[in-house]
Amino acid sequence: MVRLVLVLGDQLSTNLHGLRKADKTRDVVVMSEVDAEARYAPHHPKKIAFTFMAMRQFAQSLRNDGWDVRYSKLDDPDNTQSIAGELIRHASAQVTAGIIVTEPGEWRLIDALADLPIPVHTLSDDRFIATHSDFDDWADGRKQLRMEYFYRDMRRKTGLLMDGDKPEGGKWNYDHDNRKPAPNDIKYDGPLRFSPDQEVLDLVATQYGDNFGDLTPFWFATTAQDAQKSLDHWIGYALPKFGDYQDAMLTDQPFMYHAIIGLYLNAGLLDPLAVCQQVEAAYRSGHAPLNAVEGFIRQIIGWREYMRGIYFREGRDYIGRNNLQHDRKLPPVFWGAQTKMHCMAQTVAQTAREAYAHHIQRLMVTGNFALLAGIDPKHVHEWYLAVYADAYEWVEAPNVIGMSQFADGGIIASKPYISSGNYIHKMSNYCKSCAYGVQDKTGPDACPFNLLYWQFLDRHRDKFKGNPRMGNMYRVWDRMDEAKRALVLAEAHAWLGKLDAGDVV
Ligand code: FAD
Ligand code: DLZ
Ligand code: SF4
Repeated sequence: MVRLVLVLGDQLSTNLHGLRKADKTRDVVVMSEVDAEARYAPHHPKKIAFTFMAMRQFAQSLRNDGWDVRYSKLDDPDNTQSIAGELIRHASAQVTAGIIVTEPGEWRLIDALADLPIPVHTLSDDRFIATHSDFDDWADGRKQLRMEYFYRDMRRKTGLLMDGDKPEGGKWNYDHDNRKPAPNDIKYDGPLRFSPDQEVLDLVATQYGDNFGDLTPFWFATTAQDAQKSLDHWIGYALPKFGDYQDAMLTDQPFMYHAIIGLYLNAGLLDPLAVCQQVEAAYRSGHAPLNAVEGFIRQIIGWREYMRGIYFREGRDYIGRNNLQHDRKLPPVFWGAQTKMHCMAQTVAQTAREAYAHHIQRLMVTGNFALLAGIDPKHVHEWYLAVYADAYEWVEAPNVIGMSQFADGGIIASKPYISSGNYIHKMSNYCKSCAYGVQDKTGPDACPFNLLYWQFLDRHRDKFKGNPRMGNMYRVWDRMDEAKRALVLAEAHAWLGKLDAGDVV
């Protein structure tokens, strides 16, 4: 009897567990463009177009390889518009022994498939380096789940950047070399660009054209071959400088020296271990320095794997956590409303244009702002899930709920990632073009990050006063004279009032 093999839009890997376990001569692959997946978050049109284009190309490559693929396009008249509905439809068209599923990356879909009236055989998603039980074995019994120690285990497990049983160069982590402030200019033209599938662009423009973000120009790679070309290009021209300027930001430079491969990795077009091995080879051949290569490999075998481990370990309620009890609504500035804050305007505008912002923009501009302003983390999570082409809940939620909003109470971060305008000033040239004065602590031009930073510390004193990593912040605040503190708090309150009223702030 035939088995159906489900391949989701972020499972576009020829070595997918489900495909490895299926029988090409007998089983049928099911791939479906469906409205339920395209609409469960108001995804950026570029993300939807990327997914559909990559799915279509992947389906064709499977057919070329001899698979029988039942592919539903979004506008097929018989399309039931949900993954479960499509599986039931295909199952009822023939005698089916069951469905082979490779574990989806989101509880929502895992639960939907568990409810199917057909036997489902779920396989692990083994495109990751750590299995769920590897992560649990590492995490069980630890007081704190610090990424750094997990990362060292992943280095040992993969053998990447190892010198026998010692880390290459004598240290595990070269992060202190990777915090150079923004250079005057960038000597890299950015990621390689590819031509889109016009039929998909037209479809997405018609169905999802009103979502936040620009559909065109569309330039993402949509096949494994082109994603590999994109990676080769980045290794050749940008990797050597990746470490130095990893945290830097410049006006009108959305990509800096970043790889822009998150979307390819997460959709399955690139394999994380193979990417890291290629990057390690660039170090071994003398092409790229150790701080760049170690920093990059840590992001993938460290942070990326660790975030997935946390998502599955913490369970379904993780996305609803709100340890700091923040309840402000997401202000319109996140959807492109005019703002005087140049750092926010830059980050949101490039997010709309490219469905991309790099890590420090996500963490220390939009994330920092949301945290300081006390925005409900659920709304922040929904925003990040919608607007980035690489956003899938297993990786997005721990980054947002845990790392950025401290809403999980400190599972991921040992202290909240907050900063005044000073950090943004140090790492970017944004403040030079801003209507606010980054040096102004109070007054009509005071940088809102300055006001909100102190207000955050003041209102969460009970939670953070005893945190050894925050003692210094409280000492500085407590040393300020009382009238100054009162002024800061009053101005922060007034500024937030204007934000809530919808004024241009
Ligand atoms: P590079 O800077 O070139 O890094 C290379 C790769 O390392 C990335 O492609 C990614 O696969 C991995 N990586 C780096 N940092 C992380 C991290 N913190 N967690 C997991 N993987 C990491 N990443 C996503 O893939 N999807 C998301 O939805 C997502 N949401 C985020 C939300 C917030 C608030 C923050 C602070 C970070 C988020 N990240 C997310 C992590 C990181 O910002 C992106 O992976 C990175 O910006 C992608 O761009 P790049 O490919 O140019 O990465
Ligand atoms: C992101 C996405 C979108 C926009 N559309 C589809 C789709 O139509 N069909 C599909 O199989 N997958 C899609 N995806 C990816 C899924 O949402 C993803 O598999 C789940 O969120 C689990 O990570
Ligand atoms: Fe952002 Fe403040 Fe700098 Fe303006 S002055 S760019 S608001 S950090």
